[in-house]
Amino acid sequence: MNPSVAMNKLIQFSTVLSFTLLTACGGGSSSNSTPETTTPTTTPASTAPADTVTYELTFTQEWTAANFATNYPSGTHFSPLVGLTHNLEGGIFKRDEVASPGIVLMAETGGKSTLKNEISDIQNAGHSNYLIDESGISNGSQSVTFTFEASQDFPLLSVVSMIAPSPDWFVAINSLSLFNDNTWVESQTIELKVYDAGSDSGLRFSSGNLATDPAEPITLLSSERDDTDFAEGIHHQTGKHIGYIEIKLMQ
Ligand SMILES: [Ca+2]
Repeated sequence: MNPSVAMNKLIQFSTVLSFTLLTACGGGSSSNSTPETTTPTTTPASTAPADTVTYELTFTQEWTAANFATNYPSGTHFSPLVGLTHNLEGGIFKRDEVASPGIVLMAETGGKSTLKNEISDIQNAGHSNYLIDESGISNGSQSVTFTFEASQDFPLLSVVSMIAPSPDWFVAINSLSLFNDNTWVESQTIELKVYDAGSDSGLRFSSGNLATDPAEPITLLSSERDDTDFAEGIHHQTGKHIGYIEIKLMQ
């Protein structure tokens, strides 16, 4: 008997043996088995999802003249990231709805005081217990890294950052679920799209202030081809994104 045939025989035998043992122990799926109703007194830590976890987040920008040539402005930067982990009731903005004063201030100036007050209200209402309030990408750097916490009660991630210069444009992760099928997401990369907050009618990155009155709903940024390269928040032709966020579950 050659080695591979011998191995196949061994596997077949092992499979039969495993099934026999399972059935003998009542672990099979036959209709005669009694459902297990007792709660295990000990659960291996490796199989129970933690209630609270820590993630490392890295925000990397790819807003370059090479990637987005049309009207690429000088002095491009992103404002410090603000956000939270929250439940279904705790989001900070919705597409196709008018932006809150906190989102407007962030999108137009990078100021985070009003948005932080709104997040505080969300937390007081019981919809979040973790505020993300971090520094931005520093001059000469392409990325910034920090950690945040999520819990099974507040498993959704939202973060925003103004892109500058711009009238009222920002990037965001909006209510990303980190806990699915009773399991924490191990790692994920999220390409960022550019949103228009609907509060300023400027058409180009360096347009002067021009308040939109009444305010319009939040949309993904689309523009005339002479104004920017964006359609639905990404490069209209190449599909390139202005940046991305990587999250990684810490052990
Ligand atoms: Ca606008």
